[in-house]
Amino acid sequence: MRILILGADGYLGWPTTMDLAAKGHDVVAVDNYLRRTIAEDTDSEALYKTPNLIERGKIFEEVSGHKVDVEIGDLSDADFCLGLFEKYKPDAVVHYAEQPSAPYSMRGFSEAQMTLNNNLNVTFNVIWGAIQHAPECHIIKLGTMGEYGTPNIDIEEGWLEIEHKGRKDKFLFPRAAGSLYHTTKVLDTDMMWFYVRTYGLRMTDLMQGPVYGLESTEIDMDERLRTMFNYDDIFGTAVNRFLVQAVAGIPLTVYGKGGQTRGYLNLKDTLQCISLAADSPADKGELRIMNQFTEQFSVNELAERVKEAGDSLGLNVQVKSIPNPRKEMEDHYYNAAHSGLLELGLEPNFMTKEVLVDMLKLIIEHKDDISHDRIMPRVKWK
Ligand code: USQ
Repeated sequence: MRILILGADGYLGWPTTMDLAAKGHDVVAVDNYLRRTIAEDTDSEALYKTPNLIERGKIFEEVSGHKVDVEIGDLSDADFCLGLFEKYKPDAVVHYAEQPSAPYSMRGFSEAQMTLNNNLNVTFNVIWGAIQHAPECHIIKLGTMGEYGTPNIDIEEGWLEIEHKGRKDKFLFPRAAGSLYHTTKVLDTDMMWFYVRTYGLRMTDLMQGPVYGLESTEIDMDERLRTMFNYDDIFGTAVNRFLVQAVAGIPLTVYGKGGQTRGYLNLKDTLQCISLAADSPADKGELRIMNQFTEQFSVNELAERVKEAGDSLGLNVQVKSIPNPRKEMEDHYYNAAHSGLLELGLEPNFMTKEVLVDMLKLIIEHKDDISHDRIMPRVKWK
């Protein structure tokens, strides 16, 4: 297939680009370095430097023999985005091209406005690119488990059948996001559903939980192919942050009571999920929604697991609750369905002690590069 990867320079975008190219797809990698720019502006740079997308493409070709076309540009610019669809007429699109940080979206007016404009405009342009130039194209969009929030009922995969006053119908599962970033994904889903049912497009919306990990088959081929790894309060996700804190000798920053429960997955499983979704496209006129995670943990459970792995390496890991900078439930019911991707063939890589120990060993190599100023939360939900 010819596949456009939008947001190909990011934590997930770059490993996905390599994975799909290695599987023999004709891959076009697109990015405007938004994440690198924000990271620089907010002193939230990754643990180690990574080459830019053009350089990465060349290194990957040299190492693996697989060619990746690279396009640098802003997908929220309609001319650029629609032009790509016209030029490449893709069979599939993987859409990661959004401002992905919840804390950044809550930092102030301009950050919120940029997140809203960027995320919705990119999704809108991608939809119109498909309508105008590639109507059969399968759009695979990264949503988030955070769209659902933490309801006091089981979370289904995207849809809910409701019986009301003796009649039944199926609706998008109720959503109640906890940040403006997560809310843009709710709005994306609504917009996608409108265009799917009106224009007969084919789309998959993947509700992904927080991802952890540093490794994939292609990353492991050459140090220069590593993906960017953030541990700061803006871009770092919980597990990656805790592992870096364990190495730096900083008590793990559990926000509030630590009962916040989410569905987590290994970076390797993100790659499997995208590839499985691409191999079995949604039908025309179908918005297929799948919950993309493999295991549920509370923040306290995560901290315990990281402590156990760290202590086995002699790190003497401490855990300390700090005031929660976010507005979220800290003690709640959480039970989310996630069978769709397993049925497509996902074979989970679970968060074993060995997995965490391997990550810690890689992080220890960069211990001296850890900036302690980036650990404590600098953004509060007001
Ligand atoms: N948390 C802590 N301590 C920390 C960092 C986080 O207790 O030092 C807690 C948070 O309060 C939250 C949970 O851990 O309850 C997860 O936080 P996170 O920062 O790992 O994840 P989040 O901000 O929700 O966002 C991340 C990605 C986002 C993706 C989302 C999936 O940045 O792009 O959409 O995970 S989900 O969380 O399921 O919505």
